Amino acid sequence: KELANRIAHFARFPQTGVSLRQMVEFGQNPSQGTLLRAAQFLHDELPIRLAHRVVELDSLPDNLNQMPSVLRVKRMYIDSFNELINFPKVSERIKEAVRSATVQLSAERRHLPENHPNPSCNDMQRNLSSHWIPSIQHRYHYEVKPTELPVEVSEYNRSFVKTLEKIKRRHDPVVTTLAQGIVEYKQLLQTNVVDNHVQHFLDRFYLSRIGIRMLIGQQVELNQQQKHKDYVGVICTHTKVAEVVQEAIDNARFICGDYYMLMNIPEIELHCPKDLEFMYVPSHLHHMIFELLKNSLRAVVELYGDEADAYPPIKVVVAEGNEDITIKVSDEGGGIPRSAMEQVWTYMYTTAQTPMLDPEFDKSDFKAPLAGFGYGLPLSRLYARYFGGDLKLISMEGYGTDAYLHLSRLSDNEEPLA
Ligand code: W6P
Repeated sequence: KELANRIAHFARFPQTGVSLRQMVEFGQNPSQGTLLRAAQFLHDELPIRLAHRVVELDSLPDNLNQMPSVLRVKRMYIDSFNELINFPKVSERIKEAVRSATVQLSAERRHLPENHPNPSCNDMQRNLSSHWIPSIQHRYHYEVKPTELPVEVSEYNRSFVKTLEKIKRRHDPVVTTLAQGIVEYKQLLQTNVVDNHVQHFLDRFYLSRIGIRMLIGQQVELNQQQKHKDYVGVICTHTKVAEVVQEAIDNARFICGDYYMLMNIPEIELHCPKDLEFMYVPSHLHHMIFELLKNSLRAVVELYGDEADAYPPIKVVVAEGNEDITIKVSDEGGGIPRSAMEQVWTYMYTTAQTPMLDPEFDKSDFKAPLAGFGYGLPLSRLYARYFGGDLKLISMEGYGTDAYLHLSRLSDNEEPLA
C-alpha cells in the first residue's frame, strides 16, 4: 500500500549521525529559532531512522518477523513514522521570518564568503549534517534574534515536542516486547541460542533506539527550562564521575542487600581522581556502572553464600586519559568460564527470568532479579558505544572478573548508526 511505499522511500535515505559535541553546541541557550531548526532536522531525520527499522524488522527470518510481539513493535514504528510525516512542515512564511531574524555575528564575518548560505532554512538536503546541525563554526557565525520571531515559531516548537513525547512514550515497551518475541522464537525453534544474524540485528536495533531516544530527549529537554547551568538537555557538560559512580555504588549495594536479605553487603571501594569531570549523559553513566556492579555483587554473594560474615570487596578504579576515561570494576566472584564469555553479550533470558515476560505475571509480588533480565550487559555496551566508548570483560575463571568501561572524552564521535 501507499504507506509501505513511503517507508521504503524514506529507508533509502542514509541516516545522519550527530555527535555529543554537536548536540551540546546546538543546545546551548537555544532561541526559539534554533529550536525550530532542530525540529526541522528531527522532522526529516526521525522518519528516516524509523523507516530503516521497519525494513529491518521485515527482513528478519520468517517466523520471527511474523511473531505477534515483533509485529507489535513494527506497528509502533509505523505509527510513529506516520505521525511524523503527517506533522505539518514549517511554512515558508515562518522560514522566512527565521531567516531574516538570523544574523551573522560580526566577529567571524570576514572568514565567510559574502553571501554564504544561511544554514537555517534551506529545504530537504540530505546527507549534509553540517547543513542541519550547525557545526561549532555555525554556532558562532549565526544567531537568531529572538525578539523578531513570530509567535508561530514557539507554537510550532511546542506542538512538535508534544508529538515527540507521545512517540517516546509509545516506544517505552519496545525492549521487553521484542525480548518476548525472541523467547517465543527460541521456543518455536526449540533452541536456546540466538543466531549471529539475530544478535547483530538486535544490537543495531537497540543502538538505533538509544539514538532516537537521545535525540528526542534532547529536543524535549531543550524546550523546557534549563534545569542547571551545566546541563544542555540531558547532557551534563561537567559530569562528576566520582559522584555518579558513588550513587551507582550506593544503589547497587542497596538492591543487593534487599534481594539477598544480607546482614553484610559486600564493600565497594572507589578509587577516582577527585573532581574528575567530563561531558556525558549522567543517567547513561549511572546505568552502565549500576549494571556492572549488580553483576559483580551477584557473583560475589553467590560464591561466598548469603550468610558470609565478609566478602572480598569489589574495586572500582577510574583512570583519566587524554582520549578515554576508563572505569574498571573488579570482583572476586569466581569469574566466568571462557566458553561462556560470548553468551554474556547475547540477548537471552534465563529460565528464572522468564516470568517477567508473562503479561499475567504479578509484578508487585516479584523481586527484580539482581542481575537484570539478561539484557543489562549487552545494552550497557551499546550505551557505551553510542558515544564512542566500549565495554569489555576479562575473566579469570576461579578468581573473578574485570569489566572495563571505556568512555571517549573527545565527544566528536558521531552516533554509530549501522
Ligand atoms: C561475574 C560475571 C560478570 C558480568 C559482568 C560484570 C561482572 C561480572 N562478574 O562473575
